[in-house]
Amino acid sequence: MHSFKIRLLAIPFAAALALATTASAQDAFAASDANGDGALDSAEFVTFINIAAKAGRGQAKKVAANNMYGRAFARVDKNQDGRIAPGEVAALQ
Ligand SMILES: [Ca+2]
Ligand SMILES: [Ca+2]
Repeated sequence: MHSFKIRLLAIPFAAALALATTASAQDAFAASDANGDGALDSAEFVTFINIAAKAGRGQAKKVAANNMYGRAFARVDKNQDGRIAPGEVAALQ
């Protein structure tokens, strides 16, 4: 019984792991948008980069390895409104 309960709780984590290896930018975006407002703030953007890096995206790997999240955020946030919209991450490979 206990293990069954733990398994159920583990599903979101397993889904996140699956995302880490197969994520499209859209999937990673949705997974990173913790408050569900359809945009990424700086903290959510860190999650996005980490997912993208684990998925093998070279640019994201570089950002994560060099802890350049802030600089990457500024560069990706083209309209400089402090939020990353879905269209803005399209440039990030
Ligand atoms: Ca958000
Ligand atoms: Ca923006």
